Amino acid sequence: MGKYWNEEIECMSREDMKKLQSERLVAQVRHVWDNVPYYRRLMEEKGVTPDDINGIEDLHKLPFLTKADLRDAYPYGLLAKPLADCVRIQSTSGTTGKRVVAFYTQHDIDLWDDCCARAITAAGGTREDVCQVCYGYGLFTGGPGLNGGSHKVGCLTLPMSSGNTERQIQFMRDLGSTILCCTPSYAAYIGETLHDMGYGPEDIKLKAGIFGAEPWTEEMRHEIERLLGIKAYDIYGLTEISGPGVSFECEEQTGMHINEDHFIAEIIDPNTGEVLPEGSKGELVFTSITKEAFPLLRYRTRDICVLTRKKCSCGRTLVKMSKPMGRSDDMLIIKGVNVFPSQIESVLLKMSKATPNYQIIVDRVNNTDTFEIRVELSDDMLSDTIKSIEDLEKKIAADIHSILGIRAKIRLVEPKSIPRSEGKAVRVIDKRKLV
Ligand code: DLL
Repeated sequence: MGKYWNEEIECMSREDMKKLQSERLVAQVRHVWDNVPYYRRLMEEKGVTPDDINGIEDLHKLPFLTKADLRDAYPYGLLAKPLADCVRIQSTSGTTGKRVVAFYTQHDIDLWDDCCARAITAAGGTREDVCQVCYGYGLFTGGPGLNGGSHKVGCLTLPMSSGNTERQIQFMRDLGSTILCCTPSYAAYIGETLHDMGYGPEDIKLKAGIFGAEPWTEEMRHEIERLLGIKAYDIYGLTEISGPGVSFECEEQTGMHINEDHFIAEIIDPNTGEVLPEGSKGELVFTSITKEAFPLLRYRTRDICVLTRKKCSCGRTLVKMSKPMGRSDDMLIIKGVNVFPSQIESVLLKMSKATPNYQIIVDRVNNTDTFEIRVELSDDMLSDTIKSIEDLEKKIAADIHSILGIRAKIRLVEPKSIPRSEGKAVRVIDKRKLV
């Protein structure tokens, strides 16, 4: 196998790609119109019908979809195929109440696996490799996505999931893993543990890592590369659009190639919705043109980035996106889990003795996220015993854990000690320097 998983697509001329995207877009709009009343209504409200969409130049006429639409339409409202044709669901991490649920037919799983196979091949993977997948398995797309890609490439796949780091290292050594797939923070942790166990890069066979699902810096890349003696590749994706493999990095390591035969990317101004020219920084919007069960048109990712078509030395012509530089909403990614401050607020509002005055403090210590929530006590709580204050702390911690699936350190603080703001409350202090 060569350097590409699918050379014809990955190195296709601009003109041919536009043609392919246009054909697929026209068919996809018709499929959605015919099968998804929710989106049809959005189109009607905008005065657009499938007859108005004759190619990618007409994409801007279509309405946007947002996470709020997905929650409104939960669970089946955006499904475009009979449930009997679906074989899988996946879901986003850490959202409360109505989670975002994405559906897949077997065809959708195949194309997703294919995208991940392209990423693994771009990182130098072949059927000779041993690929250790330590993304979480389950509703999260990380494990299943890279697992599928690894199978497709023909690597010997180790479906480890995350956790039990010493055992990860033992398997890595015993089975000679050559490719590691996990979040960048877990990769750094594995690297540190390797050293703590008295080993170094010379004691393992790893050559490459495929890391994503959360923001990470160039400094962190160098640190992971040093600790594990590998080349570290970025990978991007989101549950709504399929999962990991929407875009992937090549050996040039200057951005991620978007799998444009499946996903059309646009950059918009997050405030006005206006489409911005190439090279502008703005919100990334995706239209999935090949998915059957859950085909989202003009889905606003809230990720801020830049697209470029500058020639890439790897030979791929697929457009490249920069690392996400932030979000146009207030979502945080802590320990790989998507966290909205409103989820924390809703926990606090349920407790009579805590006030909804809080601050979230996130930092990164030894490459691991720390997550602290400071909550103001109500005045009448001040006269309570230490024991009842501790009980409240525990109750908040347990509720946060049950909603988000990760633990936060809760610190109850005196009334009025969290600074008030005259404008928007400063709810989040993110000390991690991720961009
Ligand atoms: O994180 C899918 C994934 C799994 C990607 C494994 C890569 C590897 P969600 O849980 O739905 O899906 O979260 C999607 O995570 O909108 C970005 O804000 C962020 N994100 C994903 N990849 C990257 C990355 C998976 N490489 C949200 N760099 C997205 C920065 C990333 N942020």
